[in-house]
Amino acid sequence: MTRYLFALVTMLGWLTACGKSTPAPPAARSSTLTANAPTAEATRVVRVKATSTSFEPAEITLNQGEPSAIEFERVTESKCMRAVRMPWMKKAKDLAVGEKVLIPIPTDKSGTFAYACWMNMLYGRVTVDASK
Ligand SMILES: [Cu+2]
Repeated sequence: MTRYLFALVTMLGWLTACGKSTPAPPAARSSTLTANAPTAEATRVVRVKATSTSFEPAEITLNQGEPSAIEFERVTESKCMRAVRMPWMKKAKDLAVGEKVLIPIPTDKSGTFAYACWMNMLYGRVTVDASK
């Protein structure tokens, strides 16, 4: 019984964490809070469309050390794309249809990182290139 409850609470926690991952409200981006921003303003923004069958483009490359972000736009009603998960950042963000969601991507470490729809069915990859 205790185990069952624990599992339930864990699952609820996971679901809640997912549901909470809405974009920051516009107020949080106001100039008065800029000094507290956790990451530098992205100088490189790559736009990725979340369609019913894929992320487009599915593969993107960023330069190591360049403040970067992906701007996701969900262009499908498909529930598949209702959120995007970025396991290496321990992050999930809700995607609303037709809304642009900016997600800063750390570029301090080079490598290739996979993100996915919330169900882990459709994938995209980010390569942080150290060659420059
Ligand atoms: Cu999916």
